[in-house]
Amino acid sequence: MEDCIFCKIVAGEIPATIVRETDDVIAFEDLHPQAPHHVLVIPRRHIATLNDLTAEDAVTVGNMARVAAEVAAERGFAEAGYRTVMNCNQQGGQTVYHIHMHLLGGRPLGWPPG
Ligand code: DGP
Repeated sequence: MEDCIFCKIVAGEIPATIVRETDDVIAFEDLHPQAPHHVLVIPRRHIATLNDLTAEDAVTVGNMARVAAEVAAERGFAEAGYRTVMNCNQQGGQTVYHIHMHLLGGRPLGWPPG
């Protein structure tokens, strides 16, 4: 999608520190990390919000979770624990309208979120 910053990262049109790539998913460092490890996992295909998912996206969303877990394992914080978050729309705190899974780890994470 033309004006989507994450589509531009997928296309290589704006820089990002990519940490993992698969056929349908990429993972890169968050620009404003909220934890010692803060990686975003996104589908290559533009999907604006969780509300826009269809049955066709089920495998890709599963792959997003798998990639997040693999990055956590690679970085050595899988056993200590981590959080994945997908914000949806305004009250959910979504600011970029291309779905993304936040992977946060490397410190104790409070609950409930704000
Ligand atoms: P959310 O608020 O859930 O929509 O999270 C959007 C995240 O995207 C936020 O943590 C900051 C990150 N972000 C925004 N723009 C960029 C960018 O251009 N590059 C990278 N790497 N991250 C970005």
